[in-house]
Amino acid sequence: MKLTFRWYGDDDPVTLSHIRQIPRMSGIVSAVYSFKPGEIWSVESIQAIKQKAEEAGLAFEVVESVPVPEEIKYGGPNADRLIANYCENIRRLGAEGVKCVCYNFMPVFDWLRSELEHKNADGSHSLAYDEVALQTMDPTKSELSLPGWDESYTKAELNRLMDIYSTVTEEKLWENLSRFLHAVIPVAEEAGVNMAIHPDDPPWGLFGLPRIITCEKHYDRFLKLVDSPANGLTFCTGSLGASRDNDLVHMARKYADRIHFLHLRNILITDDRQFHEVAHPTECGSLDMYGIVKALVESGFDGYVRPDHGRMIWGETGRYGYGLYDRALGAAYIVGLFEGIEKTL
Ligand code: DNO
Repeated sequence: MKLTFRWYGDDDPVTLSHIRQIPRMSGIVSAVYSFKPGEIWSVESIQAIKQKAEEAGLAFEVVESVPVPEEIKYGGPNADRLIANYCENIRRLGAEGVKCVCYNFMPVFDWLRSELEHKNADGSHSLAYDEVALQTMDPTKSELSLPGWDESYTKAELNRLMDIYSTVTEEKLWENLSRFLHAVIPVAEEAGVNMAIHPDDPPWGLFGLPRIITCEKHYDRFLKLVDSPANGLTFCTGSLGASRDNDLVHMARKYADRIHFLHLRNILITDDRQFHEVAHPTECGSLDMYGIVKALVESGFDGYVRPDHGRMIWGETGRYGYGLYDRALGAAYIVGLFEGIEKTL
């Protein structure tokens, strides 16, 4: 496996030299943040990230994310032009040595939580989700505390989008995803890039919006849309694992050859549709981290891995879920898991 770490660019309080000092770290996961979704990233902006990473002794082979513009997802009149721009970004990234692109197909919202500073018994805090609390929130009235996504909206934009999506069914979303993949995957193949769709987080519909990358049945359908290795998955344990119906060890084994990127994090499920994020080890939460990694290693997984969200510990402040300390502890745990499992194969 190739161990990587998400870096949000020059504004990230976590620096490249911090990242470099984490044992066995091989590269960063980043993106160009200065362009809006749908715009073509300049070659210079891609090269600048690569150069900074390489000067710090790190590779830049994974992009998270090239965001898919809403108009592609809801199938607006400019969808084809925007898909063509998306393809051009994939070509440009491939030409600079990027091998894996993570993206998602969630309408309007990326990951969603009801609480950003959930206090844990040990004094740390972390992100939490409670469906009951979420149901009392109305995104169009901007009562929602918006986390640090790659994109954010004004109230007017949000209202417009919610309105448009009121007529987009799950089936329509599948259709639009299929149209997107049929254009992008051949380009990715040629560019030497593996596309890796991120599951919906949490894996169920929210605020009446459809969500489809949620479970085994839908993974099967997704992978068949374009049956190419370049049409692959970001296996995010914390996202998929929020639903008790998802058997992650089974899914890890079943999809290993199409998993290009692994996001490892643990959550503690406290009730139906209620969970909070915990430290990475199996014992700290509800997910069998050991079982998942074992299933992948036994199936020959050799892709990119990153520790996903960490708690805020030791008084650290910063981007929710993306501090240095707990993610670095997570990375060390991941290295140990892989080493232990690989050596006893
Ligand atoms: C959250 C991340 C997601 C992910 C996107 C991929 O922390 O896992 O925001 O980057 O969904 O497009």
